[in-house]
Amino acid sequence: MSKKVYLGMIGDVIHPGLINIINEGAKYGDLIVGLYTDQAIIPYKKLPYLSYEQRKKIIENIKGVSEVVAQNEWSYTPNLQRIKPDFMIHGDNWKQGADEKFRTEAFEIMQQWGGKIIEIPYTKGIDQTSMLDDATQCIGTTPEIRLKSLRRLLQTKKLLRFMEVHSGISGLIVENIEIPAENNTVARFDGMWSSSLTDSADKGKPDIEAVDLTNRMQGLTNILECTTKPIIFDGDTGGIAEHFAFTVRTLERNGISAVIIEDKTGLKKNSLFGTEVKQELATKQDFCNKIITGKKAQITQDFMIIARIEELIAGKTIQDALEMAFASVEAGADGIMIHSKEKHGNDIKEFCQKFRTKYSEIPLILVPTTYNHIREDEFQTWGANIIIYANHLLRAAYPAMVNCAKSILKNSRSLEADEICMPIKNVIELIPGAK
Ligand code: SPV
Ligand code: MG
Repeated sequence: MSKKVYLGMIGDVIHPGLINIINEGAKYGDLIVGLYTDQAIIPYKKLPYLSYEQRKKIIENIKGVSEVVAQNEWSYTPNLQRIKPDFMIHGDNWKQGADEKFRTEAFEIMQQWGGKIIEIPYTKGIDQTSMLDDATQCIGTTPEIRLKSLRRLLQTKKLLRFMEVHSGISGLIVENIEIPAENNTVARFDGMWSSSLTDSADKGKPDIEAVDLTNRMQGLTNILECTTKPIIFDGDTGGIAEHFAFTVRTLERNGISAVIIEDKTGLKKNSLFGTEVKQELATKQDFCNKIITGKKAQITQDFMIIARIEELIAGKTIQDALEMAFASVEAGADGIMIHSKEKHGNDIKEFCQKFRTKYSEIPLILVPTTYNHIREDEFQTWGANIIIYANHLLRAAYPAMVNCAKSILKNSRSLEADEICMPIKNVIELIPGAK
């Protein structure tokens, strides 16, 4: 019987180093590729450019590969224990850094049945991570890939973290910022929220649907051009149903993954005014009709229409909110966003728990602007799927700009403002390709 050889890989960008390791591995026996699923990858790296199925199709057609199996975790242990290969092959780059722990683990496991690990010198200049990132940056993305990525992420991760964007530069921050997190994982934002509040404020307008779709799309185009992550569009009330159908098509055509429309009517005012202003709720019938019209208008299977329930904002009960949410789901809504301006978050918790007794799978979206003492892992226990930080980048930028402007007025020069400004050298080099 021929020997079994195990090789784990992401297989998103195929490069000579990968072919080299496949060729080497195949010399020892039947090469089984453990292909990382999206779920295995996402705690450590960005979602691959290609889906698991697409990557599988490519890898199983490479000469020397006998079989492709799913590797559902970053650790090799479950697959090694199941397959008990005679050999495992890996580039020697795992001797340092975050992967070192997985290397030690693999050596211990393979020893249990006398399996051997072959480490081959990693092909210089071809580091999978940087290759992948560079390639994604220069390929960018396509509207189709970006649109689908929200559903892919929802299937992959228990809780997604979205951040507000209002310009190309804020988009770049959400696209690229990441920090080391526990267990060698990486914390990053999963996608972007195109907020009506910050989009309007950025244009010097109130958040009353005065900035029309054409104008908002112009801003979004700048963001689409320099990012790849999924975008959820704040569609306000969605306007009248007949117009909403066109909005859906425009967003879909541009690769936006989802639109959220709220169950309000008349002159829309920002929800965080609560009952200080008139918050007129739509009837169930009108709101559901808008959802149905939107769902009929969309071309792809993947675009999502999410119903935003404003009953708590308008001073109604949790029961009222639940009834509207249930009706929206029955009308075809792909998700529910529940909003509140209470600081304690108890109303949201109760809503989520009650909603989950009826619908266990429909994505639940929260916007914890006021109940911001609660952490993401607690929201997850309530059954939430997406957390939106709805306005924070603009709110962070505004006081910084005001302080700078005041400092220049006070000192009749800009020397003192330098302290709170990014060095000029950094700003001219901030955007790749500036030189
Ligand atoms: C927005 O960001 O525009 C929102 C969320 O709709 S909120 O401002 O809380 O209403
Ligand atoms: Mg809004």
